[in-house]
Amino acid sequence: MEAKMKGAEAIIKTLCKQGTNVTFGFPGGAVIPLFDKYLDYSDKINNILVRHEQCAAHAAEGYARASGKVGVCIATSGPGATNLVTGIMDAYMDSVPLIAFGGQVPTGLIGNDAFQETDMMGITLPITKHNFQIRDPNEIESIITKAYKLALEGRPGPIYIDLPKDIQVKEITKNKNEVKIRGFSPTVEPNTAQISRAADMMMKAEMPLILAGGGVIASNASKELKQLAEFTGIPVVTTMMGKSCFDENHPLSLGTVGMHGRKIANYATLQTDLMIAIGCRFSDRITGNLESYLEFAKLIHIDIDPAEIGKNVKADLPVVGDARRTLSSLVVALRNKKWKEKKEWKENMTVLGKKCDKCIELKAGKKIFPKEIVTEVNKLLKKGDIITTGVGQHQMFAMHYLRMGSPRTFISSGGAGTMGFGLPAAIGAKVAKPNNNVFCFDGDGSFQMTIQELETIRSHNLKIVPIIFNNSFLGMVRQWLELFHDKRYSQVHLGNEIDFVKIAKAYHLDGITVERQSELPDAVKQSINADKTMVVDVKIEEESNVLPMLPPGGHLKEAFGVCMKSPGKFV
Ligand SMILES: Cc1ncc(C[n+]2csc(CCOP(=O)(O)OP(=O)(O)O)c2C)c(N)n1
Repeated sequence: MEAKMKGAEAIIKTLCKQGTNVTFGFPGGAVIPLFDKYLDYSDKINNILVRHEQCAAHAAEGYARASGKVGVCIATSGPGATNLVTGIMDAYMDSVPLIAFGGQVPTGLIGNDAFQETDMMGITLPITKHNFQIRDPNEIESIITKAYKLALEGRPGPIYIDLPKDIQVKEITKNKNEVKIRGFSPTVEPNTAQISRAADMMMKAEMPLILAGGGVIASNASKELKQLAEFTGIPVVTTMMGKSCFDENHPLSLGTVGMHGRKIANYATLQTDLMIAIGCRFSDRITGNLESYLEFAKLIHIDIDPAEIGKNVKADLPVVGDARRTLSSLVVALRNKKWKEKKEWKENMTVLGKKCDKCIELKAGKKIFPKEIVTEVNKLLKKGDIITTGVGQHQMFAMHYLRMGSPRTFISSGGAGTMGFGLPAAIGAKVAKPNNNVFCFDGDGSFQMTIQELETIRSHNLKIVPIIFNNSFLGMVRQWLELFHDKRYSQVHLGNEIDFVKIAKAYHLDGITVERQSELPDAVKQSINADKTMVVDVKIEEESNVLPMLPPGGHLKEAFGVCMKSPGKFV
């Protein structure tokens, strides 16, 4: 950075140098100098002014997950910065590359409990990959450059940068552009001996199964995963974070596993004698009871983060490395060892997979069931179209029934399960992919948590297709109360007095209410084809449950509900 330039300008210039041309933020006293510079650099960088800082973080997540680039969000000190916290935590749980800037009181006042001072370094320590406080304007370029490297390389994750106000207005005197990060060199290249062992284990197995997680998407390894699956004929299941990394219309795709996963995916997990897990962390929502998970199967666990291997499920073979490189090395090793397809297993699984699809067949009726919305949208999806979701039953219906064809198209809050994620994440995804349709599947509860972002959508002319699964309940909690708490409904009824169409119109957007199944396809099409965002408020069957469901902590074979009558039967 040139001498005499002030800190705020150095920040903007560094962001631009790193390829960022859009940020998501909300101003306040401690970041006035920074936002001031946007006026001078408007041809290079633009800020999307959100209506709540939490949404700046979720929008940056949506942007990062749709584009593969780092998402950047900005808030002022104190409450502005603490409002970012949920989003930072969400990004941490889902390994999303994010840089969050929070304003801070001037360096001379730190520790004085000055107006809007808060210890964001302490607060963000356990929910970031790393955090920095810039105390010298000369370090701006080097710290921000490091932040990009840290956010993206190895296992991605969020970085928090504390920006005292005086740093933004002080002049740069000498540029320290040191970007080496001591002790940070993730292992990307897998060990060849481990790859050879993995290939041997796969050759010996009779019923191998690939479990692909979010790491496959993060490392852009979809092509390599497809190569491995097609070369070996091994069926693929995914976690929710891995959804879309493998074309779900491919005959080898068995869909998502876990608590609300497809029966065939969980069944394959029970049957397999060798699981090859790539870029997943075996959350409890995937495994159920850890004691009985993969009881009789061996596990090859591939991950770039060695801390994940053996954390929840013991691995028989750990492989540390980037998913993309590891998968392509595996294909080479198996080819050299003269791989032979496990025909019977493959055929068995693909046939059962097709049978499992029968669950989707819909019965005509007046009341609208959530899976009907999902299947309707599924029919209308074009390549590259993106779905974001809130959290709850609608999210699980989407995960279960959607068939996503290409990576980075299913964006949902996995590890944190943050209600309110859907709408701001859709904003970020639309900014990243302006030419693709972006649908936001939301519950009436989740939608109300970040509803003010309709104004962000309007003011930036973003065209999104929000579809509210309106059941007048906090549905997922209601389902748990029904199934596990003797139907003692406490604090879950939302009522149906809200007119979401009027709310949309108050934001100068459009809206449409759907009460009958027959109206659904047209309403969704209208919203897709509308010039501006049209909220589709679908009144659904109030007390429908998302099934199958594995009771929390249960054995995979205990999953009950639709299609789960007996373990070997699929219709
Ligand atoms: C911020 C936040 N608060 C509370 C919860 C707990 N929770 C999980 S699902 C859910 C209900 C969601 O209701 P809604 O958005 O209407 O979706 P539905 O389940 O009805 O599809 C609640 C309260 C959460 N995940 N996130």
